[in-house]
Amino acid sequence: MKTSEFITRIVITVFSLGVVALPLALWAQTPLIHARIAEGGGWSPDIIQAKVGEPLHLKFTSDDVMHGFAVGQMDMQPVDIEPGKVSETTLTFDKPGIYTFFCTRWCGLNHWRMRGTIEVTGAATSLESVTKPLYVTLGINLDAPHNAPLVPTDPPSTVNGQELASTLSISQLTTPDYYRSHSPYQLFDNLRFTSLSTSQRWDVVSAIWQANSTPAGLAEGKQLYAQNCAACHGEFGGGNGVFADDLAAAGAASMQTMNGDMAMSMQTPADFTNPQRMLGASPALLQGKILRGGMGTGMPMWGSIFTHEQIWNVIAYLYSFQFDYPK
Ligand code: HEC
Ligand SMILES: [Cu+2]
Repeated sequence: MKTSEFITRIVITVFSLGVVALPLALWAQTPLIHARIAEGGGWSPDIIQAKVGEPLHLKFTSDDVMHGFAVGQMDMQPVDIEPGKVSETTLTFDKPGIYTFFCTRWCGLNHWRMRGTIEVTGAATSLESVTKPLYVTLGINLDAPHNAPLVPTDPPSTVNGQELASTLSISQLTTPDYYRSHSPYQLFDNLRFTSLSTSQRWDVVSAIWQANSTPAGLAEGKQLYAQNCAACHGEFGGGNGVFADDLAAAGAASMQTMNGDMAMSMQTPADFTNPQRMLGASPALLQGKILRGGMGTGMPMWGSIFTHEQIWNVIAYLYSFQFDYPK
């Protein structure tokens, strides 16, 4: 073998190695994120760094059961994460901030605790003003009891209410601002100056509540509810989802071990078919509870997961357990 040929061979070998090795090296640099049920440790790592405008490559695998990955407030397809397999996705963020990622599969009682954060640094390409949640602006105490002192004796009729409402001049009671800051009971009470009977007033309440929702919004609310809430609150809102009993019993124990020093007061999930509870709650109050979570009761916080619009749609859907909105 001539020296020149030998050198050429080395060059070619090194070159071809480089072609294969370089992407391999980059690929290996993308850390593999392990998913485990919350009791097994949840995500590791659970804090990921990223830069605005730079693609973030992520690789996942599961060490136990099927999980899913999605980032809150981001329009993305959840990524399935299967045991023994590697799945991947690439994300690009156009705003700095702390994003929450979460599991999208009901992998166990503490499924919703499978959350982590992506810290995105860099210059903002679009500026967004941070608005305070409505319950803060209104000064609502989320932990105060909010039961309606009076509830309908028969289920209100939305159709009947629509007809009655058209005969009244109550435009100040039908605005979106009014709806968000008042409970159905407060509206019922504000209608006492009309000539309507008690049951007719409830009918009008139902009609006005329905007028503040849209079919598309209710459909989205229903879907979000089925995916994220029904396992605890029950498909039909009765507070009796598949995890309800476990939450009260096993949940207390497992959550205590996970949060050692935190005193946990486990409760059964709220019953949205209960008229005292729902007719006494304004959308702003429900929004606060959903944003903040139950602080130790087992009710997760959803503020970093859903957009404000999605939360208003879920709230509109929660009221549909009280009213017979026409389809
Ligand atoms: C892991 C179980 C669990 C899941 C999942 C869950 N909740 Fe809850 N939720 C609870 C528990 C327990 C309570 C009662 C204790 C409390 O209010 O903190 C509650 C209370 C609430 C309340 C307060 C009601 C009131 O009148 O005080 C609202 C509103 C609510 N949940 C909405 C939701 C929505 C919307 C979702 C889905 C996006 C959801 N919850 C998912 C367990 C859950
Ligand atoms: Cu999971």
